[in-house]
Amino acid sequence: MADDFELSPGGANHQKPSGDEDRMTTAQGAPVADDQNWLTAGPRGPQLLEDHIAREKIFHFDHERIPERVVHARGYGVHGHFELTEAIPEFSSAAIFNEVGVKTPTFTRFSTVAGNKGSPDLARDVRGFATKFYTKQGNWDLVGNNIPVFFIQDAIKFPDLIHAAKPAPDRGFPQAQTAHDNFWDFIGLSPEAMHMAMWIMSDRTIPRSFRFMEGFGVHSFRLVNAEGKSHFVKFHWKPKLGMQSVIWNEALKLNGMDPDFHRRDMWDAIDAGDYPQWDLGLQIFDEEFAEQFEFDVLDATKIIPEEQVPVKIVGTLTLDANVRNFFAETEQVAFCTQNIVPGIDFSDDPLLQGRNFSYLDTQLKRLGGPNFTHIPINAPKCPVRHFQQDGHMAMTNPQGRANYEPNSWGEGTGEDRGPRACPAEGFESYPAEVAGRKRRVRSETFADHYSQARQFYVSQTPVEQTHMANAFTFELSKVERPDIRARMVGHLRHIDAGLAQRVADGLGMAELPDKVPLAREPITDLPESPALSILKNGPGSFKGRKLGIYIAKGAEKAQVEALKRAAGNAGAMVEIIAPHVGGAELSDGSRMEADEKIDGGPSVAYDAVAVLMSEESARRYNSDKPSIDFVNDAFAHAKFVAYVPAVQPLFQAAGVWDWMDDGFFDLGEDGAADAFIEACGKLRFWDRESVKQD
Ligand code: HDE
Repeated sequence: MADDFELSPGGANHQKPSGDEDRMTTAQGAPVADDQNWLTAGPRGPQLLEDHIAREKIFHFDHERIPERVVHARGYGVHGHFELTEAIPEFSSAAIFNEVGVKTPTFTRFSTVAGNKGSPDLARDVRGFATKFYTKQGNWDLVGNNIPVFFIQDAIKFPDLIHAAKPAPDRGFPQAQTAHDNFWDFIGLSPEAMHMAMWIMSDRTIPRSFRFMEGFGVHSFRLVNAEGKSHFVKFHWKPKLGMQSVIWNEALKLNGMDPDFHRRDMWDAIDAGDYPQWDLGLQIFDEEFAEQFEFDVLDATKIIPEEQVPVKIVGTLTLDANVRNFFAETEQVAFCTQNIVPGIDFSDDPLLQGRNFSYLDTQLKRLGGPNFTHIPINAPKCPVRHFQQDGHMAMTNPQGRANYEPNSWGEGTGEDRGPRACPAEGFESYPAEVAGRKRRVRSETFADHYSQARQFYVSQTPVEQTHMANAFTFELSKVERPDIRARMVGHLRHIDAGLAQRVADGLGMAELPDKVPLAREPITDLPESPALSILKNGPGSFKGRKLGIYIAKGAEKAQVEALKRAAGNAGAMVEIIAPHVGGAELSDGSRMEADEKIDGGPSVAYDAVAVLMSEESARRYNSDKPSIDFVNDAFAHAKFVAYVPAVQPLFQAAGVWDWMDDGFFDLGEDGAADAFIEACGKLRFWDRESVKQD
């Protein structure tokens, strides 16, 4: 804030207690003598409304909630900073893109879209990836998703999309899922959604962690340099830890086991000092490229393949601090796509333009007034000076007489004349030519809805393609109306015949439904884009992942320690699971404490598991359902498993002993712990999945 603005002493009543300042007061600052008993007339008499202390407490409590976001209600915010590694003055005059090494503070909020605030983290859904950069030139908000395209091309369709995805208005369910009639009805009637439909049915919508997802600004924006020259740009976030998703069956189980799986994962990683990082990448292109590109760069249902326009890495985002107060920071943060700074500008993408209207409007509703920029999480960290004043909850208020301009206060008058516009460094819109008839019409250049949907599908590995076919089958099986199912398969036939057939078979259709009429013949030979696959872009290391070691009485201490060491060397976390949270007695008689009791630490919570116990224990737990599920699920979810031969009775009960493959590591063998952790860098033993499918 500028020095000229007097900061109110707001928040004084929330100071941390120190010395005798720990005495409780009302919100008005009056000391409280008793916070446990309402004022009554006699010990058993009626309560008195006169009790201003109790009334204030209850009044405040009654107003604790603010409206949740209409979309992206469930989210998790983290502080961090962005550091530029390569200046790009030739493309943008923005300070954030020109000062190498300067750390710009940031706040990032990850979210799901459809579910309400209390919905589970592992819903199959798009993830929001919104970052507020507190730059020297004001706040820049990059309000993106973990998927580079969107469902619709024009913002006017957004309320319908969201209504269709959210619980049906009569019954109020289903919550946080798209596996229902209304959603697939809307999608099936909106051919423009087909590319996005492929992405949401891929493993991108069930990420293992926010830390292992990409992020995208989605729209084409502009970068404008000091000479006023403009280039288009698409923004990308590339996770340093590589990408990783879970399997659908795991997602279902994780939602029951730990609905906070993603937020807990982020909190724990940051708490442990394992700060996640993303590179910021730019796909920069000019009008000439836009002219010759097969699709319209203003159409948010299209990507520009990285193989066609490479992603130029210019800096790194590091998330290094958890919030101190969830409500104050994560809940009150107000992202606005229209928050841009000089050197960045909008394109005419009709979805972006609609968003630029919507976000400001939504903040007014959620935060209750126009002064939401005074809330610390939203306040810029650079000087702010303007003549806006008053309104609900005004916290930073100008002083003096001048609250308008032009004015003739200032020098010699003893009054501050206030701020003035600064043409030299102020924001100027890129002077794009604008012409055309005022009409409600969709551009012809937006008419191809299937070509990139196909390109996405053919760029996936066979394992990923199978997951997609299964996801379509799962979701459409929840659709009650056969005609809605059939329409979707009719769309898939334009995308890939094999996929359409697999889904039709999965749905038990006697014959393939008719193709949906086409607006434009799709291009069927777009080249594969390996960048679109998660499995082709894995981390190749176990860093940042979690190993679960299930121990019971008789486990060999040296083997547990060897595993812990190997995992630690790889930068992975380890949790010990045991039949009791108090831990287990090891073979040398010592005791090892557990982080989780077996039914609170199922194998779905880990990226790889080990099972270590004596044969006697393995016999004891071979009828224990959580122990059996631990082993059986690890196998079914294609995880790498380390074991000792003594676990045979348990593994047999889990039905995996006779099926152990190269994804299993016998810790009795020399160097097995290291070999196991190295293999874990592949994250999953996918051969097991394909074997099962054959
Ligand atoms: Fe949003 N979106 N959106 N959206 N969106 C909101 O703003 C909207 C769209 C995205 O963590 C709302 O503060 C319209 C695309 C994220 O706080 C609201 C349209 C993309 C977040 C809104 C879109 C997004 C939001 C609800 C169609 C990816 C959460 C509360 C044109 C590029 C930000 C709020 C956070 C939130 C409107 C489409 C991403 C209602 C009208 C495309 C990450 O203003």
